[in-house]
Parts: sequence; C-alpha cells; structure tokens
Amino acid sequence: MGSLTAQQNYFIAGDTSGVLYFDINPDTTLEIPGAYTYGIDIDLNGTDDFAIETNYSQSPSHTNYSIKVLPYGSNMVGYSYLAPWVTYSGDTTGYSHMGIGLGYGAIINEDRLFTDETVILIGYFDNIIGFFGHNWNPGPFIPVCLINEGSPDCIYGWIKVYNVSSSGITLDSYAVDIPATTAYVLPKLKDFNIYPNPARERLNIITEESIVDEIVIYSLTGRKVMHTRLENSTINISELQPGIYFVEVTIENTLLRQKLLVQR
Ligand SMILES: [Ca+2]
Ligand SMILES: [Ca+2]
Repeated sequence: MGSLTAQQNYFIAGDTSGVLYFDINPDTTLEIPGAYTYGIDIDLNGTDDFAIETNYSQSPSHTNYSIKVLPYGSNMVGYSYLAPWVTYSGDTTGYSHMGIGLGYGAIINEDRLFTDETVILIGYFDNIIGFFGHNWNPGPFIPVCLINEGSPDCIYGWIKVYNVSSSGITLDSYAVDIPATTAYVLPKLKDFNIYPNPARERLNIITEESIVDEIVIYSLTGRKVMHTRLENSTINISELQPGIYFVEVTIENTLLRQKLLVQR
C-alpha cells in the first residue's frame, strides 16, 4: 500500500455533511444463512464498489456464519488483525485478520490498515451465543477506501451496519468523502421516503405534510424513464428494467431525489 495517496488525510465515521451520503431506507437486513449479497455503490455513480455478503457453512463440529465486506476492483476495506480472544478450539480456518467497526466520530485514515484482500468482517459460531455483542462489540461503521480507476487516490468512506446476530445483519447507510453535488443531494427523511428499496413491481412513496402528485424517474444517465401520478401513495414500476434509478418529486418548489434499486 506504499504508493497509495489519500485524497484527504482522514474522514469521520458517521459524517454525512457535505459529502456523498446515501441512507438505505428502510434499512435492509441480510439474513443468515442465505449467502446473500448486497451491492453498495458508495459514490452513487451506478457501479457497485463494495458488497456485503453473508455466508453459511456446516462442518462436522459446528455451523459457521460469517459476514464479509467484499471490495470490488482496487477498493479496500479496513481490517484489524485477528483479535486474540478468537480461540475457538475447532477453528482451523486460519483467519488472519478481522474487519473492524468504528464508533461514531472515529477517524478513518491510513492507520486503519486498509487491505485489498477479501476480509472477514465478522465470523462467529452459533454455539457461542452473544459472541459479537459481549466479546467484541465494535462500532457500526466499517471503514472503506474507494479507489477510482486510473487514480492512486484513496477516498475514505464508511458503511454503517447494526443488529449483527446469528439471524442477520442490518445495513443502514453509507457515505464517501466526495463533495456532494446538487445532483446527489438527498432529502431529509421527513420529506420523502420510498419503499421497498430494492423494489420489484410497486413502489410506495411517502411524504409528510406535503402533497405530491407527480413522480418522475430518471435513469443514471439522466434519461427520463417514467413520469406518472401517485395513486394511493404507490406507483407501478413493473415496466422498469432492473437497475438503479433516481426518483424525483417536487415538494414546495424543492426538487428531491431518492436513489432506487429495481430488482427482479
Ligand atoms: Ca460506484
Ligand atoms: Ca437507513
């Protein structure tokens, strides 16, 4: 990592002001077991940069669950060396390092030992109840480093997770230390919510204390792909191809956008 140059010296875990920030809403829970993968496009440019993956494997002595943060391309995830308390007798898997979670306000910088390897964020065995909460208890912010193609710069970011248990992990939000542009200004939650997200056939659109009649949906390239009216707070999106879109409404002369993922 010697040639890596940080674009900024540091980023603050939980910082959402003036940076690219995306609130997963409602929060998404990845179940375990399930070998579930959730892509994260941390700079909102239409290409996933990280994925969170749940894994499940059965050995003769125990069931092993794990959650991984997978960096795509040259991107990196913060990790720490394996904590000394992970001494489960049957564990011969040889984890060499473990992902870290930072508390709100923690500094994300080069000291966080970024790696380009696939790292295990949390690994535990189902016969050690409370392993995560009692023994380790990291903060919810996973430090990451975004490296755009052709650039040596490391742009720091974080992915917020919580409720890590044998039943799953919940994803809350993510941010990257890139100055926010008007195209990506996300609304305050009280103004405009969409769910489910990812969505399949119908999309519910919730606004508070405001009346919204018209909904416009744009592709990532800015092409208008739908212009429709709300019917009982829902719209039919079955004609949209799977992919990422921006849902736009106007409330009190303010244009608000939410990122939408359509999956089938
Ligand atoms: Ca991206
Ligand atoms: Ca959220």
